[in-house]
Amino acid sequence: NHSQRSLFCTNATHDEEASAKAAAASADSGAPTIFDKIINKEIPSSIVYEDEKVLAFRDINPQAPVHVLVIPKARDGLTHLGKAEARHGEVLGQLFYAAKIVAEREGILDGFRVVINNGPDACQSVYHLHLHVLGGRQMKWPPG
Ligand code: TR5
Repeated sequence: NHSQRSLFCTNATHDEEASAKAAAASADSGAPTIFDKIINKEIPSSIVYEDEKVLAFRDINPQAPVHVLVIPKARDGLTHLGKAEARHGEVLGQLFYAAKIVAEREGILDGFRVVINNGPDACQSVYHLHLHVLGGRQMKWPPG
């Protein structure tokens, strides 16, 4: 399954693939991710939107003219959507509303896509829940 995945999750560099595999192996370990450093501003990022609960910043490896990640500042067990519980309802709503604000600020309200990759079979590489907001070009369907 791992070798198949490295064929399918293609837009990753070798380094990213290696770290994705390591991340997948410890997906639910609760280990900190690179996003903690972005939240704490230990690593610079291009912030598009921020409030008390949510941070939105540009993806370092954009797959569209607009590619922004929307994350909860407190992961609170949400390594991926598959870990969601009823108590996460409020922050999940805040993430989706922030995605709309991002789309508005980026001028892509006429057509944008929100993607959540969940788990190894969906090519998730960072185990801190994040919404991808993609737009600025004609999107295709199915996404693959
Ligand atoms: O593959 P999934 O769905 O888990 O998405 C993770 C996303 O995080 C990918 O689209 C990466 O390009 C993105 N990413 C990874 C890093 C990073 C980032 N976006 C902004 N800044 C980043 N830094 C500083 N470091 C990363 N490793």
